[in-house]
Amino acid sequence: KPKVYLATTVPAEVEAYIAAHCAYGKWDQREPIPRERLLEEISDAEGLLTVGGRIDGELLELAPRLKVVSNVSVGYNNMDLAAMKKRGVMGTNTPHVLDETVADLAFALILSTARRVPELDRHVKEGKWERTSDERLFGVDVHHKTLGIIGMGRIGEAIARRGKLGFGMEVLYYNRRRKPEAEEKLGVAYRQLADLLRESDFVVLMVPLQKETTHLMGSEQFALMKETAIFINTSRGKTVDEAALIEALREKQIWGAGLDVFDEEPVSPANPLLAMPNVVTLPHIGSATRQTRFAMAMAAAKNLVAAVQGQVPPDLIPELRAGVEEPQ
Ligand code: 8YV
Repeated sequence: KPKVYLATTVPAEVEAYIAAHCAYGKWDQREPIPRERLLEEISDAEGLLTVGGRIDGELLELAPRLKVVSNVSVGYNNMDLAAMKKRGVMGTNTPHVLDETVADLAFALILSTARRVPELDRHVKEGKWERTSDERLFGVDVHHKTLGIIGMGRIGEAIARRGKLGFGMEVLYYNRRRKPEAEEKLGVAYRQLADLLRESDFVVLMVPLQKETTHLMGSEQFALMKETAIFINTSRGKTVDEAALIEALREKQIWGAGLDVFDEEPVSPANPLLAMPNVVTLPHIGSATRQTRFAMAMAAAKNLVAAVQGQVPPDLIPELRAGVEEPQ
């Protein structure tokens, strides 16, 4: 059996699936595996299953037999794809299985930021609730407002459906490539980024982290937003210039923010965002439901097994398929 290494814990049924096809080593602690330990453990592995571990030239040099790195995530910014391609190492991710769960979380952030749910929950629990008709408890409406989605991928489309069908919102989108099929199917309208930022009441950032999207939202972009607008980030922290976001909130250039991701994770308790009542913060839980994480782990396991057996996983996305040798 081909030897693989599991750098994260997986459900028992997923481990059993892997065991049926591969010999394997595993890191079975809850905290992430220390890098030096990983570099030792993977020296003879043909496959590596990971949740966002950094895959670079150093690691690849120390794993000469590696054929595949299988992410338990849809994001693959942890992978140096050029270095992997040079060594014939395939990268795989887990698209589709988490789209609806992450879109649900994006709306959890939209609603909880707009109606101040965490802040007012604390207000009640701290015994500060005096009367109901108190404008100090007011939030902002979500229904029938304008939702601007930056990144109209699979998750962006799921968010658009929720806005259109669930809340009667006008939905705008910006995407590197215009998507007439999404406009036709979902009734969303394309805008250049600056226009989307000017027109939207809610701006949701849902792009993959790449060179072109690093700090996609910065001072210039936040300054274009309405002062009554809310910014939501369910992508990666580094798609935002976090200092610019803090400044925009301090200067009241925007009304609030809902964040599931941060420049550094776990986020530092000293981060000024955590002290702002109009900022809702979550610990990168976009896909964090038992059902979805099981589906992700099983999808990653199937990708791992297929690749070490010399096959290309059927749902490998185009961005990761580029340059992958199809079996003869
Ligand atoms: C993480 C995610 O994988 O799928 C992604 O790209 O960001 C999440 O599902 C998960 O939160 C572990 O970090």
